[in-house]
Amino acid sequence: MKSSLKYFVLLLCLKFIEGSFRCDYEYSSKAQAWFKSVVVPANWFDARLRCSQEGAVLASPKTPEILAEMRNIMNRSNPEYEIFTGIHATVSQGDYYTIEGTPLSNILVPWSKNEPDNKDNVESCITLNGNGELADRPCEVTRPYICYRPESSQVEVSECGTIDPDYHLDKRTNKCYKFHTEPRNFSRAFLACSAEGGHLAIINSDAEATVLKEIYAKYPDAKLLGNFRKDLAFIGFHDWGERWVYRTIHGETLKEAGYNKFSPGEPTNIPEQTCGGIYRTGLLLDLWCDRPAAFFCEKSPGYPVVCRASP
Ligand SMILES: [Ca+2]
Ligand SMILES: [Ca+2]
Repeated sequence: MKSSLKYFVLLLCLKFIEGSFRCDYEYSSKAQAWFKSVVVPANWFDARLRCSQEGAVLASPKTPEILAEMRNIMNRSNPEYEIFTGIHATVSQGDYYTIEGTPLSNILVPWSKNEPDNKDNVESCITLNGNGELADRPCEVTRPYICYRPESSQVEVSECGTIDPDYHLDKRTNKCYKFHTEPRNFSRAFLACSAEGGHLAIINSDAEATVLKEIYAKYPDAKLLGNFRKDLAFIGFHDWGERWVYRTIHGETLKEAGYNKFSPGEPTNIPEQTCGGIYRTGLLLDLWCDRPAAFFCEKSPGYPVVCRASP
């Protein structure tokens, strides 16, 4: 009995030590979770989305330990701040839940003075202030926020330096790629790649164009669900607001970047088509920034750096 208990404890420790996540998050052993403070204020919807794209959720003070860590972080950056929590009623007004589904009634955090008041009947998102008090606020205002990820030793960091299993390393370019089958507009696609630690793919050689073409071929039209063009996808170039001149999202001309092979008839330079894409053929086109399309992300295997949970 004793030895099996020892074994169990050892196993627990091993599992505990094994946990890892990106180093822009900090591990709290008390809360058994990873936290990241985002100081640039965002509206609630963008805050939720960014945390989600990073593999985390918008933090809510679900437990005293999580609340303590959130207050720690706030007091370190600026105690005057009020931050968005993940507690919201954006689906059905007045029905408040955390992102993970914990009802507000289970959250034992006091309200700030005169709150909640649902002022003008437009307040459906909950903030936390430096004193550890809640308030309801319009979701459209902007606040800093904290992303949260509970510790889990189930996930493994891949050779791409991420817990995201959809990134695959290609030896020809020594870069990792992910094809997003859920369509987004150019701006949201940019955000998704960025939050994953990468960027919209930039083609630097004929070989890299071939790599993307081959990945694309693994996703026939039938695998791309929804009503959108299946024969083209966003990659990382656009006109930066200057007509006829296309540059990568890292500021180079396509020629400087190493690949500028447009499909015959492209770019069409239709006024609204100012964002860059790739056809299944591997050739380039210009397309509508605001119309959702599938897209390619690219990331370096070593970024962002992955850290282990330290007890
Ligand atoms: Ca209020
Ligand atoms: Ca590249």
